[in-house]
Amino acid sequence: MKDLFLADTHLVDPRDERYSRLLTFLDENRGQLRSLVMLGDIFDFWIGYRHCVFSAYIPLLESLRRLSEAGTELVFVEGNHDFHLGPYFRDTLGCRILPDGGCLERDGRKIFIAHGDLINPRDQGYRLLRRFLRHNWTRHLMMMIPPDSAWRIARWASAKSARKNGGRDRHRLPREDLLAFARSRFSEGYDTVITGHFHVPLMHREKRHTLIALGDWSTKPSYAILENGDFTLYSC
Ligand SMILES: [Mn+2]
Repeated sequence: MKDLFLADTHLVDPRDERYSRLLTFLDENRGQLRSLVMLGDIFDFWIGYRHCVFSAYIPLLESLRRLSEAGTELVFVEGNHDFHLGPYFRDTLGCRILPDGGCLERDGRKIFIAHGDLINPRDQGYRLLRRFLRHNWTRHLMMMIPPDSAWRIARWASAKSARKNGGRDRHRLPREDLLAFARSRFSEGYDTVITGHFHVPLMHREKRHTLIALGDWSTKPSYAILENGDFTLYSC
């Protein structure tokens, strides 16, 4: 049995090739996964209403339900695009939700999983915004926005940010910050650290410790597998 680690698929539209590629990949692995660990930004936009989900995500949610029925444990670390995962993930899918990341124990390994948006301790502005967006009061306010309007606002914001970047590849791996973050977890007794968020795959081993940054799911789908006590990072 394997554990599969995925991040930053940024799904929006089931007609996109990367969306259908992910569904095919998950279906091919059904019955072989001990757990599926989603490390955030799986959805380009998600907020968890109590009684409805965005229709664009139904194909993935159904795929997750089939995995869960086949015995796969679902784990979700919230990203900066998908948080307040809500009742659907918790109750319907039986998913273990780690809003800020945390500990996963597998095959005698102590693994720290995180989305990766909190690795820079100097980024106080982002931390403040993050705390505000995740506050319970903010969640209650968000739930008052009709889902169709929330979806339209999110699509508008996403298009605006894509225009601002002018189609340039803005993904960069802050290697030193990431290493410092990982070493600090290693000193707490973790032997592996896995993050997403940077869209650039990296595997770094030092002594008996392993750091993995997952890539994304755009041109080269990236994921990590833990099997027989060892990690492999794929980017193909
Ligand atoms: Mn992110």
